[in-house]
Amino acid sequence: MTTSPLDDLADQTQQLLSNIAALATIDDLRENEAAITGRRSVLSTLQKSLGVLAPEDRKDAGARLQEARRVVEGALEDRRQELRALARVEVLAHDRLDLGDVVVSAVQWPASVGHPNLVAITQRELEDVFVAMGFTVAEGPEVESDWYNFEALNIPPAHPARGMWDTFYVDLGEPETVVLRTHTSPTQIHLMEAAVAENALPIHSVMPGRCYRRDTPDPRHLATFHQIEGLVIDRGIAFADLAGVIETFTRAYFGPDIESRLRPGYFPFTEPSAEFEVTCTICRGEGCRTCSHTGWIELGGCGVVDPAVLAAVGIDSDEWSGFAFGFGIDRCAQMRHEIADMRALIENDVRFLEQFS
Ligand code: FA5
Repeated sequence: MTTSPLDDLADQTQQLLSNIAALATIDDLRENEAAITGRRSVLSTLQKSLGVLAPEDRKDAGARLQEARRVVEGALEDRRQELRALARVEVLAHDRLDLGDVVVSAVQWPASVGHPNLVAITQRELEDVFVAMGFTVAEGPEVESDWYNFEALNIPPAHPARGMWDTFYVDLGEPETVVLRTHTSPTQIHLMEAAVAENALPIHSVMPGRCYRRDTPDPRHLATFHQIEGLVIDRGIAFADLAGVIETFTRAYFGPDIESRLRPGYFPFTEPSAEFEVTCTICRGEGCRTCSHTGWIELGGCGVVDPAVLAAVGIDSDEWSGFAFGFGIDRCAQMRHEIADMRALIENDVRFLEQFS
């Protein structure tokens, strides 16, 4: 009986399959792969030995060997997938976070819940004070045309008073024609225009909102801050009405212990004009860094509406007159809560902010 190199093929294949099954890790498999199916493997050696067979037997032997290789390579591939999956499971088990504590703390009570910033709280309190005095609340846009922010307020181009407001311009339309509003006073203009259009005078309104100036932040200034504008347009309004409203506001918001005063001031849109100041609550009037050692803090500007402004929106100043004011909301919060440096309001230090929930 003639012998063939493939006489032991079935056993050899079985042995290779056992070897493959015994591979324990993906690294194991990589190390042994060449020995199982590579150029020096049993299967490759058998392939080379087929040359000794008679040509009529070679074809059949070649087919058997190819089938054995297909089975072995298939088993190797299956094992590779199994070992990869095992390796992934191990990595996941290693990296697994034990969320037990986290879940427990998430349901602990009281949960830590955020709250509005002190400035938002102050805005609401100020609105409440004025609503109780009979004012309605209105809002206007933060991006304004030059006309609303300046011209309609009696501040024509190149007027020296423009220097009072260091302005951010928006890159829109003609240069320097669209601005981030520097104060809430342009909302007065919107309100008066609407009242004229709807024949809805008189006006008793406050208008809170965000303002922007190219001011360098310091203990009393931010580049983005908030004002609350007030406007009364009615028949027979005089400066004494303004003084009475400011006095009532000061008592209601700060209480009886705080002193306030009106000092002559200048605004192109009011005549006469005044600055409204309160005793510095940080030093109780002694003088400190916050009040630049004056003992007083300016909260806002105010005055009797200039007839030129009424004319710009088509209100007859023979029949109607009015007063206006604009207070800094951040300044009010600062003085009421005795905050030495306004920048603390925007620094997002939770330990500071948490005090004002
Ligand atoms: C004005 O803005 C006028 N529009 C106020 C006004 C309205 C006058 C109506 C007459 C009639 P002034 O620039 O002084 O005025 O600003 C008013 C208040 O806004 C200041 O007193 C201050 O409380 C606040 N304020 C102004 N600039 C800043 C700033 N950079 N940061 C924080 N608060 C500011």
